[in-house]
Amino acid sequence: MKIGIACYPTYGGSGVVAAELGKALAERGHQIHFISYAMPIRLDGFIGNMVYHEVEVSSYPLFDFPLYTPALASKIVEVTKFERLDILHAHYAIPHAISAYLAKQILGNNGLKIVTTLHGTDITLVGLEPSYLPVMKFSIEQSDGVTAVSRFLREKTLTNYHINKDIQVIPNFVDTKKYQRIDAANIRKNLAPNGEKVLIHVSNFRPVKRVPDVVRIFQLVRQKIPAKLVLIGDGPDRSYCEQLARELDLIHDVKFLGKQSELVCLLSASDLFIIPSQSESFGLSALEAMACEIPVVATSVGGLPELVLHGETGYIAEIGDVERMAKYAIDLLTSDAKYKLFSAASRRRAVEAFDAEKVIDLYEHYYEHVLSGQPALTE
Ligand code: GMT
Repeated sequence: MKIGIACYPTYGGSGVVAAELGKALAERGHQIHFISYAMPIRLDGFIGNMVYHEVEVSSYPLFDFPLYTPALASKIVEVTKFERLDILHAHYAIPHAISAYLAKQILGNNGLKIVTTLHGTDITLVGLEPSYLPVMKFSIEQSDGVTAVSRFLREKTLTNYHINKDIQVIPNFVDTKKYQRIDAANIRKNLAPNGEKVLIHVSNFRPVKRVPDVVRIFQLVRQKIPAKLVLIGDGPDRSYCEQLARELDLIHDVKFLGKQSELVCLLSASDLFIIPSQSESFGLSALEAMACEIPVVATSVGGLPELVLHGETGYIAEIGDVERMAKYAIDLLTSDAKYKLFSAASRRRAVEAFDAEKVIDLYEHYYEHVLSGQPALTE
């Protein structure tokens, strides 16, 4: 198949999923064309049948705001014409799905099918704003196929937008051959020189991630056991978190590493992943940690309970219940036997339910269904 992928290139789950999906599809022999305003992260390495097309957004004194939506539509038109795309896969609905719809209208009846994957705040937050809602609803309804990364997100879409449409749940995935625990003794020695336990969190530090809760959880954990905290990523709340770590006199035990491209070695040097989000449609970073044998302490929101099995691969608590999450963390980190069971179960769940090979199969089958005009697959 010839597949165009429109996505955000930035540090965030939807761009990661789009890039990993495109690479895997290219390795299976499909022609893949990424379309974005910058090179998507994780699009490393050369694969012959995978190319990247950059969207140029020109400025003009009249344009107070960059006009990305029409520029993206024009690039989709160009790539579809020259490369004869079968499918345009829009990752994160705003604005990719409406740009794809516009391109399809411009192209006329050339057979291009649009598949839109809903990722999270496109549905739960941004898309609900009055300035976007009608366009969101329309672009989802007009897509030839729609997938959501969790059952939670599918239900939210159907109820929030009053949409009567088949939405296929295709969960996020992890390459469990690449994401597996490796010997990271040197990194561990650097992070925790005196054998401390290592807690880790990876995110884009947006308020919805509640990263200050990670720092507060760590404060309670460190009162009971020797521990270090590693924070990976960057975003609006990072400065506040650094300030909080100083105020709580934790700064010597908390490492802010910023954005990192090599996560496996850092995850392999850690013991527990904390994800105390206010809203999380899936939680890809938690899945990557689980593949590296790390249990997860999470909140009971969105798709997280579909990923983290309470009492088996980690624990789940209410949003903001820092004390309970700290209690769970201490419980796991102080019981070797229980920790080993949770750690093995985390890896097993990642391999059995979310391995890339299986989920890429689901996408391939879904594309075939959309191209054949058949109704959606069922779960
Ligand atoms: O929706 C967002 O906040 C952005 C998006 C992203 O690009 O990081 O994250 C969402 O998509 C990820 C990949 O499918 C999911 O793993 C995240 O749970 C989801 N984020 C939220 O729902 C907050």
